Amino acid sequence: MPHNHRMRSWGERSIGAVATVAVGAAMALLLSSTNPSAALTPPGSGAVQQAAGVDHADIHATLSTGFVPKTVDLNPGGTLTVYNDDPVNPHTFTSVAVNGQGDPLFDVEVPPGESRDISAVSGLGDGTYAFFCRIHPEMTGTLTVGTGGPVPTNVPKFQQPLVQPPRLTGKHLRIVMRKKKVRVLPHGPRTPMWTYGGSFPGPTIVRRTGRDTKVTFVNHLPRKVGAVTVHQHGGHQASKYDGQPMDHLIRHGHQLTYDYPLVDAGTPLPAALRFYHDHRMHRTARNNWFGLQGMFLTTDPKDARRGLPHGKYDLPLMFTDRSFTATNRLRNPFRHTSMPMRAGRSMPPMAGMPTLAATDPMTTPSVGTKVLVNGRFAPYRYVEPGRYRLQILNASPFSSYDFSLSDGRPFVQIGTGSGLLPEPVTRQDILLGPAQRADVVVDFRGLEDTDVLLSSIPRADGSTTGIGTRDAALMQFRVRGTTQQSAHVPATLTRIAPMRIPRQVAMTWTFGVGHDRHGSFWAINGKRFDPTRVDHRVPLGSTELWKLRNTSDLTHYVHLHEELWRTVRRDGRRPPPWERGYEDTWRLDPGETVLVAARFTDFTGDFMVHCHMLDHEDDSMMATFKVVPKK
Ligand SMILES: [Cu+2]
Repeated sequence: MPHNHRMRSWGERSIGAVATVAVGAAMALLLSSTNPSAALTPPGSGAVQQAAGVDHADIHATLSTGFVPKTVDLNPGGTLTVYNDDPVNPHTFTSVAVNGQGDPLFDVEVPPGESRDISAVSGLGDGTYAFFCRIHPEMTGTLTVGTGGPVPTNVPKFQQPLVQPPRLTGKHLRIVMRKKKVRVLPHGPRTPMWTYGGSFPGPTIVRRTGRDTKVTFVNHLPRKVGAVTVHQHGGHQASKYDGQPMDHLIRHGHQLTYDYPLVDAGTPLPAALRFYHDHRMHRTARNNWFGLQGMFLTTDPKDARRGLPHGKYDLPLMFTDRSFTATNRLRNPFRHTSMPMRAGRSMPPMAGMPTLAATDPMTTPSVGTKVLVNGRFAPYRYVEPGRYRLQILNASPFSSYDFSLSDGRPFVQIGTGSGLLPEPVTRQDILLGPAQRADVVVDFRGLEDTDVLLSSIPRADGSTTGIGTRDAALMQFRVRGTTQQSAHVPATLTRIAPMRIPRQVAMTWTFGVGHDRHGSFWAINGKRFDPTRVDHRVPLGSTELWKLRNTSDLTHYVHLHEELWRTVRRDGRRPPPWERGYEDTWRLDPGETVLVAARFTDFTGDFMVHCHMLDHEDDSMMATFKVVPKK
């Protein structure tokens, strides 16, 4: 247990105290930019730390400066205190290295404006320990204990096989939502979760694309969950079947049948891995965290004829992170959250604050210590030395990952989460934020009797302002035996139909921070989500060009419902090869602008625009566009 005697209570926050800390942070930033050695000096301590360790060190953390200092040398048995100097952002102090259970060697959350002693540090042996913030993984540093030495492993033990959720293939399906204890961790009790159909993830809906599919969802969840709503992410369906956050809800004991035609303007939707999940206003993060997520796989028999790996060589993989108690229950990051309206707790904007971060809204990011694959922690999968199609889904509420294979083996990306790309793209790593998917082929030939890791690596695209990704091994492929397989990746995969794209931007959606008399909040075009307000009207049958831009100091992953969107420009340039297919979710790093276009087909009514970092969405970073009958 961390003792809190050093903790500064901010229970009665005065503007003066906030301003003092903010100025301190700004000075630290200034010092570190003009005098490199100053950055190594913990504020308040006398000397620059060199090879010789100290018995006690302080580390200060803010989003704008990261950890200061970034390197600390501590004597064995020494103590460490982490101060969070941000007024609204929580941070964690977490080791990259994990123990045999896959738990970080230390992992302490430090609320805004508070400090925590990192008691586990005192028990560490000589070594070099990388640390990071789970919520903002771009914040990193290194702790050297004693004489330093070998870096402890970030690889957990792979103790349970990868499983696939049950598959449902009929044209009219019934999924009962209920509480169930499910196996997530390899040992100890099963984990109580809110499930679709008694499994986590829920059953994978597998349908040939173009075939109408009806799914009856029944709400037998505990009464306290309240009314729920189901969104098929990336789907094209009538407004009332789109999982409206405030309407067409499924109350406790009730059911609703959703109709998914899997057709767009008479043509089957491109086959892809999409997913279904809860979309309830202000409760989306909570409801997803506790289990309301499942995969929705549409298939196209042409993929096998193209030569792509299929059947047992096609593996849908859903990644999502959670934290657990000692008895394998899910931790509850929402317990301090008063719902449904909570943005009023945010700090009001303050004049003269040096950074935007100081006015970022206060939310409760749901970020876990453990990344699960198809609902299991650290699974392994035996594979033949052949080619496998991995359809990767990041279903995390908040976290992004930069996927990478051990030994530098590349992915051949063949699709997005909305269909095949025109041509395959060879990539060393693939960055996916919440709700993004990638369809890849991995070639295990020549790797007989070796084990290949699929990991998340620290974000490798050189971004200095975007949200980072953690350094963690996620699953293991054990290449064994021989194969009779003859799959390959053709040089041309599909044709994206040409579209006449309007020159004029019909709508600009700006993702940033809004302010009102209650405080600051995550906003689109400066406004909170309001279910009674329509933000943009589009005539059915028209094609529109939209601009998405991020004016905040955090990355957002922006999701547009309903249509087959294509990326027209990213920051004024042609999008990279992996963004030349259809998309429904885009990364927008601070300052970025993406142009997208779609034709609005088949359905009139209300549809959503929102950030898919669920804590931001719940904080009100959501808006409505309405498709209206053509004149
Ligand atoms: Cu966001």
